[in-house]
Amino acid sequence: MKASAVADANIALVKYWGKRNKKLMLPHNSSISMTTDGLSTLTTVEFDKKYKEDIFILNGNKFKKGSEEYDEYIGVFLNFVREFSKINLKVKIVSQNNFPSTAGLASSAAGFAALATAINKSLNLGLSQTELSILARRGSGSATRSIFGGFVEWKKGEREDGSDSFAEQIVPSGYWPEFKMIIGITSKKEKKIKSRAGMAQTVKTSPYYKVWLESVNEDLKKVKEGILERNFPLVAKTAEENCLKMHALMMTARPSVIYWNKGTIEIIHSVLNWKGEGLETYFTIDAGPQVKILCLEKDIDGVRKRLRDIENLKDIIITKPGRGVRIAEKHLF
Ligand code: 2P0
Repeated sequence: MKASAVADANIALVKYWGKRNKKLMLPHNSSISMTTDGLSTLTTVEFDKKYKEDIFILNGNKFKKGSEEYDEYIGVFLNFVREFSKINLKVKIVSQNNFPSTAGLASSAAGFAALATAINKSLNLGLSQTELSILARRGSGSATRSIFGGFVEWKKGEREDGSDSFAEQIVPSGYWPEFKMIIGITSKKEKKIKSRAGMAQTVKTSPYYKVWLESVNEDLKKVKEGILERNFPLVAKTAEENCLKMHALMMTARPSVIYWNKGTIEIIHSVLNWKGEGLETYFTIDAGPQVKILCLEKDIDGVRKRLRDIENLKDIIITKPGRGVRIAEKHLF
């Protein structure tokens, strides 16, 4: 049966950066994110004997077996799906993002959450939300969190088989709608170092990785508590500090992993200056050059006004806590 699903990207407030098991996609530490509202991927899948080979089309581009993008991402995932579902049919997958792919905007998170959900419907697997979160994780770690809306925690789990490594909702999207994220796009180019390679290099070579793991539990505790209490400075300040720690790890990897460009640095300095001008603003940055400015509804206009003075800014996207993955009636083919 043909089935479609929509998922939204999520942005981590406490970051996932490193795997303890690459095959099962198990992280070294737990993480917390906000699922965005409107940074969406729509994916349609159809398993059918009429397909002689798997077809994967993302944003109008066909990816072929043998390419790195196909083999290491979709190919591995589909192998797992066939092994797990015992269904040996070939599949056609068409996926469309409404935001720039692979530039640090978590496109793989939305992509694999939507794909896992569409596959579940298409093959009638009957998976629960938790099982979907585990399945999405096998495609991309951060996808485990996009199954749920609002604020979400991915529990790293302890078991070797990964059966306890999945996401749980902390609070739904309606709990804190005043929490805003203004994404400052500083480049629309594809990044040179994929997250997967960057994190493996970091775990292997950064002298500070152990220190990161020792300090991350405290960040998780503060951010979770802050979300439950709607304590904006506690959540946003901890998120900013956590992001800078993660980038310090990347920068001290060998060779170093640096995702920032001049626009990234310009926005960081601006956000830090705005705090002195009475705006309650913080930032977080992922595996790319975009800066996500965190603020409350009350400061949105002030931030927008000041962003006009940023020289190296290409575009902005304003988002807030959004919904979890859902089945779509519209098919892409
Ligand atoms: C996060 N990022 O927690 C962190 C922060 C980027 C920086 O998860 O190898 O695409 O597919 O599991 O999930 C990006 O890494 O990597 C990521 P894989 P993923 O959002």
